[in-house]
Amino acid sequence: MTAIVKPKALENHKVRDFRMLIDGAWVETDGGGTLERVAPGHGVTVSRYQAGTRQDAERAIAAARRSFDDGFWPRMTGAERSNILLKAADLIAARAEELAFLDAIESGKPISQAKGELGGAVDIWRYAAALARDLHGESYNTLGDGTLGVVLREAIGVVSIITPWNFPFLIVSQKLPFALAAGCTTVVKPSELTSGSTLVLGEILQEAGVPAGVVNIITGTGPEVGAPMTTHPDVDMVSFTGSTGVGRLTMANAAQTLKKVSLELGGKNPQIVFPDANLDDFIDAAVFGAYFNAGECCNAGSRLILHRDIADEVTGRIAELSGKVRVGDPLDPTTQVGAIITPQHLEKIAGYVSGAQQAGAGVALGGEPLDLGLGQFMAPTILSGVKPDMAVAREEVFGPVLSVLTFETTEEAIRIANATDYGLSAGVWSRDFDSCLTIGRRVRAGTVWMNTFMDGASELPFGGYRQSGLGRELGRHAVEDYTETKTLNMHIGARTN
Ligand code: TXE
Repeated sequence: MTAIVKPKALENHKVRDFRMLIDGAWVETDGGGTLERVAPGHGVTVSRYQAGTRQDAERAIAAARRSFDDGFWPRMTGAERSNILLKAADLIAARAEELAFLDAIESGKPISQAKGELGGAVDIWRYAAALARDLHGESYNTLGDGTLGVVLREAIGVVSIITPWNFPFLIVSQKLPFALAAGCTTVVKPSELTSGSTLVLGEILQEAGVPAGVVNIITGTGPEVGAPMTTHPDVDMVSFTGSTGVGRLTMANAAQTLKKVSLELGGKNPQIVFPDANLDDFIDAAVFGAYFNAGECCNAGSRLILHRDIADEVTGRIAELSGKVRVGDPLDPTTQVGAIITPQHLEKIAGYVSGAQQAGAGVALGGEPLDLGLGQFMAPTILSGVKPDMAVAREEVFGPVLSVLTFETTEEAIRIANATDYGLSAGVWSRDFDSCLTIGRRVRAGTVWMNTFMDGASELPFGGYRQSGLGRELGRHAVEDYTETKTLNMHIGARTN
């Protein structure tokens, strides 16, 4: 093994050795292996997780199945489950520094941003707690004198939750509290690159009073432990966030036993800008939208579609502001853009940039990896003269790379905006009500921001059209996603037919 010289920011950090949570016990894998996580922003090992196996996944699924079938958790009152979720929210808030630190070192995101995500996650846990008391169906007394119809919402059963590396704590928080609020039991698999904060969440949920077997957390690679979570007949639903390719595979796997799936996948999100927009506001939002989380964000505003009359001026101003963005050590509180998740991913991002140049795009800023003497980093990059058919305009780069396209008519802007396989989110900037609403209605995306970008709230549904996914997270219907509908058709008095 190579000798490890710790950067100053990590001097007091001891490599954390994590176990897995199965049926209320912290266990090692029965396969015996471990996975080392090298911090992308520091180049040293910071965490060690169990390299789980298919057998571990089966043990975890069996525990979730037993704890669902014994009925204790699904039959608790909504108020009881709500109180446990509220306690969990308080404990997450109390350990927010530790959780944010883990997310920052394991994913390379800036610490200030990681802390912000923890604040958002606490709010989501509280929101889900409120919904746990408000899960209800319908009743019909209009079916004739002898009939009463009652429609119930019942927990769907065992849910597999599979999450990616870009927002480790936030994404598990968009799924798990809603599944628990509905009365489901779960097997959770965080990304093998960023499992730490999800495992700490397991400790928190135990302390909050979640019974053994209701939340099981296993670690390991997708093909080894993730795949059985999508095929096993004892699993009733799979909730997945990650790449569109693995999303497709998950749906095909789940189809073998007709499990319900919820998929949050990629995005190639356009921002359409009209000449009458408040350009100062837009330029700030464009820079934030492109480089937030180093562009490793399904919601990244990676395509600007600028009206031809303002394209040169706006591109110049965005390049100027982008040049001032502070890229560096994720643990420095002033850092705005952190590290890239792995060296392989950095290569992929750089490949998109050189491919775009070969296809005729210009580089208005950046374009190269940055050598900061730490881990792996990419310079904020702006590509001009991008055409709608170039790979960089259609595919998810998942890095700090902004593509600039232009339009003349509103119809053309809409056509370009819809010219990808994705449909997660979009933005429109104009002071004209008609322009905003026309774009808002005609762009095929799950969220359309008007004169803002990337704002979110626990109350607002989030998810994509087309190959950006299936189903919606957050919002008041999020709990219902984890339920089945049951009809009770009741007869009153003597049957006449
Ligand atoms: O995603 P994967 P990766 C996109 C983004 C990125 C690309 C690859 O473009 O560059 O995906 O990222 C688990 N059965 N997004 O490789 O592989 C895996 O272990 C079951 C968009 O990290 O999809 C992890 O827990 N599970 C996205 C999770 O799936 C499997 C966020 C996601 O990993 C599996 C992340 C299998 N066969 C990446 N293979 C977004 N929407 O924000 C892997 N996994």
